[in-house]
Amino acid sequence: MTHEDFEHVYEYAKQWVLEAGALIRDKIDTPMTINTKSNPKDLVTTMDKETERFFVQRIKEQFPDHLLLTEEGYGDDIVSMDGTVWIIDPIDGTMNFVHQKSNFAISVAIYHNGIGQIGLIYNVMDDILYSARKNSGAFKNDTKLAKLKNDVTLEQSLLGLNHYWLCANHLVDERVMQDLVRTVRGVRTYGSAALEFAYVAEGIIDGYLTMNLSPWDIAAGVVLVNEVGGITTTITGDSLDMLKKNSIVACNSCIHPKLIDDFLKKGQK
Ligand code: 2AM
Ligand code: CA
Repeated sequence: MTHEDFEHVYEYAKQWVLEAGALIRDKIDTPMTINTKSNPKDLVTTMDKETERFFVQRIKEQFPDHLLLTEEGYGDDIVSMDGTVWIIDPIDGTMNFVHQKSNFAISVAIYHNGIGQIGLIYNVMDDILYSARKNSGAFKNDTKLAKLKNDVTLEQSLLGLNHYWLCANHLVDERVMQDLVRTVRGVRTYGSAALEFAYVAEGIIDGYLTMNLSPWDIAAGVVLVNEVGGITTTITGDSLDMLKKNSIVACNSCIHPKLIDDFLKKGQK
């Protein structure tokens, strides 16, 4: 695909994300069915499914040779990242969607032969679109985001973090996580991985750390964070694999080495 091809795809993707968001806003107060998936805390609503179908129908019609890797199962059975693959979470932060009717996002990424080309994260209720195209920078609505800081210490950092370190088979020793929380300036939990990536890209948190995320939670965020000079790896500093679940560290380049070497690697079980 050429640069022009990606621009063409980007325009459609952006338009569909904004349209899907408007539909969600229109229906936010209508009663909807809430079901659970893998466990009682893993929620899915009719709106998650409807929104995913909205994208699948349009993409299949407009770009029949593109593939889809999606959360709610209306996409393709993806076993390789060859070709053009859309990675979509129709609602990231479903628990926020259900409980708060805010603080959730539509996350859409487009990868070509395994390389992230386009990332869109739409904070639906606040009508804020984070977008990035490879080598063209990242934006918050129409404002270009600055490159991330490279002079901040871990002690001066605000980290996006959640309690999933307790759930994910104790990947990291709890005492090491407690030590990390004491070391940094502060921690925040927003409840939408996509938005937390966007906040890292915006520079309003210095890093985001979580244990067990699916490709659709992170794919668009990775494109955004890369475009502002940030780093995205697993908690052992390895590359992310869009075909499986990953632990995640997304942060500016200055705190990455210490975060990985002095804390997360030391805490490996
Ligand atoms: P979802 O809303 O699309 O399910 C919440 O901290 C973030 O983690 C959300 O992006 C959420 O995605 C994702 N998430 C949901 N359940 C999770 C779990 N059991 N472990 C790790 N992350 C989870
Ligand atoms: Ca979701």
